[in-house]
Amino acid sequence: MAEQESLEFGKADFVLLDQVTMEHFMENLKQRFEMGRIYTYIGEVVVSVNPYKQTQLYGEDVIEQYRGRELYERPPHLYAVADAAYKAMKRRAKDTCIVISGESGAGKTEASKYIMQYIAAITNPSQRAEVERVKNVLLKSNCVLEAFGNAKTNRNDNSSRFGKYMDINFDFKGDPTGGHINNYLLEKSRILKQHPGERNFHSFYQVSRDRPWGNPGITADLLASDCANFLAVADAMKVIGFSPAEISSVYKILATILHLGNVSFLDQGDAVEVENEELVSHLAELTCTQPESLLQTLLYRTVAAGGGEVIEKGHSAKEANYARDACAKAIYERLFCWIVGRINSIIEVKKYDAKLHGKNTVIAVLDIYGFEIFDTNSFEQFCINYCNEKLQQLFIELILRQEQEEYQREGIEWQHVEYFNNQIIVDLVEQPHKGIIPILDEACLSGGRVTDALFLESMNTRLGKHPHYTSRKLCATDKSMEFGRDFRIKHYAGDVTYSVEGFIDKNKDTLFQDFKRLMYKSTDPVLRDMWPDGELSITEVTKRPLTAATLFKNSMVALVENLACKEPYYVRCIKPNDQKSPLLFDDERCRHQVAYLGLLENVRVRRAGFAYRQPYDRFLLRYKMTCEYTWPYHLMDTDQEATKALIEQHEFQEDVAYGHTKIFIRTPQTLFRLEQERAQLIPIIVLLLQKAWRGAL
Ligand code: AD9
Ligand code: MG
Repeated sequence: MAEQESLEFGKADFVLLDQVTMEHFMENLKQRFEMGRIYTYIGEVVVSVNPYKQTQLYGEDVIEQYRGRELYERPPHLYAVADAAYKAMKRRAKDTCIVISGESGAGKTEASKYIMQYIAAITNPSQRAEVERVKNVLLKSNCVLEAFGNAKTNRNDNSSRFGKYMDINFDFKGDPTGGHINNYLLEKSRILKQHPGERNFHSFYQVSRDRPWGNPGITADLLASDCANFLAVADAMKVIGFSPAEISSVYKILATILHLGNVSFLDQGDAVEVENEELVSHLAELTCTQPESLLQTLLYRTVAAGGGEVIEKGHSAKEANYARDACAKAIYERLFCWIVGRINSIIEVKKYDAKLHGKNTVIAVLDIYGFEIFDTNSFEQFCINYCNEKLQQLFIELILRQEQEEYQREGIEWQHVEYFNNQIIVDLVEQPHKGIIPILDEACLSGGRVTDALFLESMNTRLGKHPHYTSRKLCATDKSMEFGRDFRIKHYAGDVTYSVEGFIDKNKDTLFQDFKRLMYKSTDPVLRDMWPDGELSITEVTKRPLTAATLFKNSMVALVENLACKEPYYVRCIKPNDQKSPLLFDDERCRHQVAYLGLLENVRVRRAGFAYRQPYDRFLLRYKMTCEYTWPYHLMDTDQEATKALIEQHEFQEDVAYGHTKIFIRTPQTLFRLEQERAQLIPIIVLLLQKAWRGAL
């Protein structure tokens, strides 16, 4: 347990609360927040409250205080958890992951950056150039990805609009040798439209004072940092290793998207024309394509007419608008993926390096968009909130369920802790044939006839009785839901009403093959690189692509599987208020988050629980030299009896329990003392062995 600070700071570990009730928990959380103690443990889990102000918590001197220390030796901090993950990786060659969760604006992205800074600061003492390069790229990648993937929302001025999972690879010395970033579903609809008070992605404001698509009032809302950030992002791209030509392409692609927004179509009765044709030649210049081809692509699409034949079909003005929008969204999304891919190619661990340095171990850091509720919630919020359900499920699985099951299996006396299992909501969304995503996919497969309203009907019929699903039609008394357009999910973190409008379109995510072919033919290597599927002609495109929701679901399933096989460390972030104020601790809002994050249950499981456990044989192998009955070997019937003798000689019996196959130790201090004793004895034993060896000779 954490080093005890003065009492006025409250308890540094919630496990030490006099009573585990919501009142006691909240009192401690608030007291610590008000004293500037934003971090508190639940065992090895860090609970963090966003301070909404600059603090002195992250200086080099602070890093030094945490380097190599045990978790409970210093006041709670992200650095302690980063160090624990690092030690597990280095000492025990374990792959670890640090999962940062909490709702939008709670401080996840900031936490992930501090963790990375810590890891960068404590590694590579010998200043190897290649390691320094990798560290630099990892750190600088944040700046670039935030510029292109973050935006101001009504919840957070710097809200992540994509999910990010980053692997950092380490060699046997414990130095970072490479990394890999996975990005999840970027909220690309933001390109076209933002809620009042929100902004487009930061990147647009950094390159242009032109008004990006969407909000008319957006120019007035330039952030003071936009200009400075432009320089920082350009510099970061350079440092990472983007060539000047690549950087120039990136900016040209951004300009393309801005200008595409100004292309409008005129309906001339029998044909559709582009209103502002001079824009087309400018766009052709920016995209390095032929103006005639570009114009053709804006106005027509190629359709397979059977028998290998193809025909050109003219768009209606509405279709042309739709196609242009889809194109702009796709270009941005693919640009973002290209940037991530390029960074990955620069820091990937080369195969021959991996062979040279033997096993490489990984620390993964997960920073994903937090649970969010807006006035209007759409397909994107549905995906984001589903993602948070999946992560909550993983937390339950790793921290609450497995723990309790192990006590049961090992026959340890144990008071079962009840908790809300959100599996039922995960199933509501993803269960094959029955869940919302399969119903949505079905609707999308039935061709052009199915509308959002029919999709809603279908859900109402099939999910009407589900305890976590309601819709206005089914619940006629609830005035807050607009008739026939909304459905509501009772999420673990709160009720969210989703508008079905746009679900089908966004899920189908149609982009005409003609656009892909056009981009593929661009002579700009970056743009061309982004459209490998543009090589196919319309007659070759036979397979129906997976829908957006299914792709996202698959990526979430893979993510959770990947995290589940690593040793997990958790940071649970709490947003103290909705005003971004450093002074306000909104009791109601915080209490709600503590409840849905399952923190109280976490304390209960942890408190009754045992921090360390080891099979008897492994335990004895490590500590047998600390006891006369077990050194050099024991004569008892079982390893369990021998372990008991060892523990009793040290008088640790109050702190342990004996399972069928493992010893369970409650507090880290016990293990620490055994470790210390072992460390003192080892040199003596080595000396004795050397003597004996010489004697034998
Ligand atoms: V979202 O789900 O991506 O919308 P996050 O990532 O949880 O959200 P973020 O880390 O972006 O939230 O934090 C929001 C803002 O709170 C930051 O821009 C900072 O202004 C502020 N913040 C968060 N953590 C800290 C901190 N440790 N110290 C100071 C902080 N300010
Ligand atoms: Mg974030």
